[in-house]
Amino acid sequence: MVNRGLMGATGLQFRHHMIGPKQSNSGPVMSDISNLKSKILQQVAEAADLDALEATRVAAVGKKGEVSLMMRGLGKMSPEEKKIAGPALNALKNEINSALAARKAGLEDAALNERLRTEWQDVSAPARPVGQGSVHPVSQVTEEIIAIFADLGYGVAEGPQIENDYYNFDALNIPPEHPARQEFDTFYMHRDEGDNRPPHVLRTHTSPVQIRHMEKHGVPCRIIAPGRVYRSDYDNTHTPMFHQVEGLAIDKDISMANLKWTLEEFCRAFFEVDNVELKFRASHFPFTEPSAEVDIRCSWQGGQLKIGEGDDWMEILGSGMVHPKVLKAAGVDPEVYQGFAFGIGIDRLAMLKYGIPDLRAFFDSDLRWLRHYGFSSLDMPNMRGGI
Ligand code: 2NL
Repeated sequence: MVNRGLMGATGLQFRHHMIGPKQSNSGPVMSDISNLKSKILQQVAEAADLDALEATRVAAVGKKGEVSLMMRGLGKMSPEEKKIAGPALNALKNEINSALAARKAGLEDAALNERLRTEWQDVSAPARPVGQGSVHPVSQVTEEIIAIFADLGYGVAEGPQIENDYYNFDALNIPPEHPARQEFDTFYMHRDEGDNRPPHVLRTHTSPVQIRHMEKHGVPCRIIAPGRVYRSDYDNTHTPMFHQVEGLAIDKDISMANLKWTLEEFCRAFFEVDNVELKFRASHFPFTEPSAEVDIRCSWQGGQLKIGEGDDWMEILGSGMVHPKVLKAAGVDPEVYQGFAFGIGIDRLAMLKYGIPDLRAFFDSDLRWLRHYGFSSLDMPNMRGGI
């Protein structure tokens, strides 16, 4: 029986296609095929996406799909039935495959169109702004100073910002009871109760860096030591952290004359003027003997500072010949070696060179200030006043 064969092969789900068992010849088979065709073609047409279409394909023409199972039923048919049902099933399979292919192409087109609609890029849109930093005037001036002294044969030395009192004071001929210790407004680090060792300090100058350098590398030497220093002082012209560069030149035949020439060359290069005039004024520091504060000739016209001309003098640094006790503390024989040292405030140099009026704004981290007074990172330290 034709329908038994189909029933056996397709199972209960096919009952609704089955025509009564009394009917004979190919009529029922053809109507089953036709029903199946319209059902599957409708499923193909309604498949919402490629996954649904694939499920429809498997259920229809997959190995165990409805059409395949019907084809398997051919074996149980009479030759006459087979003659009609065989080509009809082949035609059905082909029709379904074409419908699947067409629907697949349609769905893929639709998917691509949807991507093109949602994933477009406006290549003419302006680029998003990239945050651009700037070089702080203190960093810029520090680099300028380093470059100028590099040309004079000086290396750069660095050291700790937290020092012990030996390197910050004793080695610099400032013994414990020396009044200068008070003058430095030192920040002392905390010690535990009962720990009576002298406290560490935030370095009040970069001199300890130079002591450490002489101890470690010996002499002769020519170095500068730029960096942060700390003093407990805060007003219009003082911040508790500021920047200093110290310089040190030690050899067997160094004199005040070398100091004077070196500082003049530095000022010429730094302020970019051909004529600088310095005045050495006798002074006193515990770590130098003799000591001199250095003033530079300048003029103030309409709030505009000009270096190298005019009738005013402005103090810019302190200096002197390194005290023999300081050399001795650093392991250097003062009978053989001598040299000069100087100390300059970097922040004030930056204010003078770049016309920045307020010292305290330097460390406010105000972006508007930083953008206004900052330098491009591509700017080389200015060497136009070259030596
Ligand atoms: C200033 C200017 C100065 C020094 C710093 C120094 C360093 C060593 C030895 C001797 Cl290792 N001196 N530095 C010298 C003179 C002046 O700073 O106005 N200081 C209070």
